[in-house]
Amino acid sequence: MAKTYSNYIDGKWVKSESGKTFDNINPATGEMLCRFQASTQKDVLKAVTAAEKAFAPWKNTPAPKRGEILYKAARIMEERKEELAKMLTQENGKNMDESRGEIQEGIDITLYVAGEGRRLFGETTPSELSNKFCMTIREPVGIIGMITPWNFPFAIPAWKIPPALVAGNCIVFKPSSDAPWLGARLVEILEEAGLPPGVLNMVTGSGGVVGKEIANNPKIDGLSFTGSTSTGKDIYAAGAARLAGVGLEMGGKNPQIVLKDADLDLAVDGAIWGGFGTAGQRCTATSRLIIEKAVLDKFTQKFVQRVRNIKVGNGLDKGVLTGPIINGKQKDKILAYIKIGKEEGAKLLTGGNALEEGKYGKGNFIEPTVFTNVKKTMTIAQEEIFGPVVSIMPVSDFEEAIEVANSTEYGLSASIYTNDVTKAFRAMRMLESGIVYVNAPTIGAEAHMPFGGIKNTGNGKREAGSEAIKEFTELKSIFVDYSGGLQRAQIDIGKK
Ligand code: UN1
Repeated sequence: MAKTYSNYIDGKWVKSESGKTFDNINPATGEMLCRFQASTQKDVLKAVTAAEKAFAPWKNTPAPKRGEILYKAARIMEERKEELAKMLTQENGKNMDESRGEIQEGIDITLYVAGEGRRLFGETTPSELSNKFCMTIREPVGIIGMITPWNFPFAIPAWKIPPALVAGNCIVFKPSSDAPWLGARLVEILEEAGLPPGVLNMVTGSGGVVGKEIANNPKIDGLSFTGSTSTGKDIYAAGAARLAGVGLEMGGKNPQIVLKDADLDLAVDGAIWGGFGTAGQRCTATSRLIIEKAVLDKFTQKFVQRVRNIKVGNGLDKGVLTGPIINGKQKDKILAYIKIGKEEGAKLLTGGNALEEGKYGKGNFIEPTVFTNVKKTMTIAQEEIFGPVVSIMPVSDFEEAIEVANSTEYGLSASIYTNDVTKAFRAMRMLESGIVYVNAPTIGAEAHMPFGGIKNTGNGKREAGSEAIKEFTELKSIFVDYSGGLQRAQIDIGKK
């Protein structure tokens, strides 16, 4: 029988007071995998109370000790990598290679920030006064509310939870209702690794009820969200009302530029992986291929031929690149974009249909789809589709390529394929995005590098890498005067 997961509050697995649950569905087969609590506002309040109670002892736990729990959690993840990857493919649909990669991404960030337990560096500086000492220390923000999406149900919670924990925060976590399983497994692992009760709490349920309470609860001191730009703006506004710090990772419309001198086979490999891996359901997915006209025909021919041979199906099956779309609503949304693309005059080169026959019947599948002659003002060149749909946009030269690449409201990831070192370096500076790849696809960020975007993709924050800790800490500036007398800053300078 399918398992029913409870909420995790104050170190206990407890049912929602609603008495209701919702199903976690495999998007490739329609099969019900397990059930989760359809929680209420009251459940969130209980989680907040637990977090409040746990905060002082956790904050006062030496940071290296907090880090040790994370090292242990990473070891458990390693032991369970294959089992977790399979569950991930079942609940999200991505293929097994990608699922293994995603679990590895969770392990990488956990190991990376576990080491912060012995760093969490501050600064020391000379004072302008004699016999006075200045330093900064990092302190936890308090209680952090985290709301995460379904497309990376393990790695994105792992980008947020371990860094917040090592810094001494307590957490109220809501995983996506479309893929809550791996989030719950992450919580179990952290519990097993020795996290004290109340430090991490998980409440599952809808964005409208659970997410809304997390965003608005005055006792939640910081918010961290990954998802759509429209929801992100609401969360930002909710946080602003009480001056809570908010970290947002939102949409993308990521371009891959291919210049005429590029290695075209390499560029095609990158475009296939960036555009159709995870069925295009990454915020970093390649959705625009900006191709210099001199190589347009050659590139297009090679690319379309490869796209036609992409194996679509259940991510558990060997050789599948493109898995299912997460749910029926997303599938309809993607199909609507394909229709708009045709209506606005883009030329459909391959794909464009839902796959519904035979083995595809019970899941949500769409053919890998390629449009060409896409103009920068078209809807499919502007809005995030979040599906296996890629637009080819021909350009005359490097300057136009950059201009087209920058012509959307988003700025997450951008890539350029060229062997011209001058143009590569110019592009690194000119591309309006938080992440730039040279001769590599727009997907595949690494845990020890800051991740995030500009324009409508983000709000100036970065996750992972050297920035991972910043979102979850406050700096405290400390002055110690050991002169034995009153020394007035800016005034008694130079006196003994
Ligand atoms: C996302 O799509 O929300 O760089 C995150 C990448 C992955 C993370 C993507 N490491 O594609």
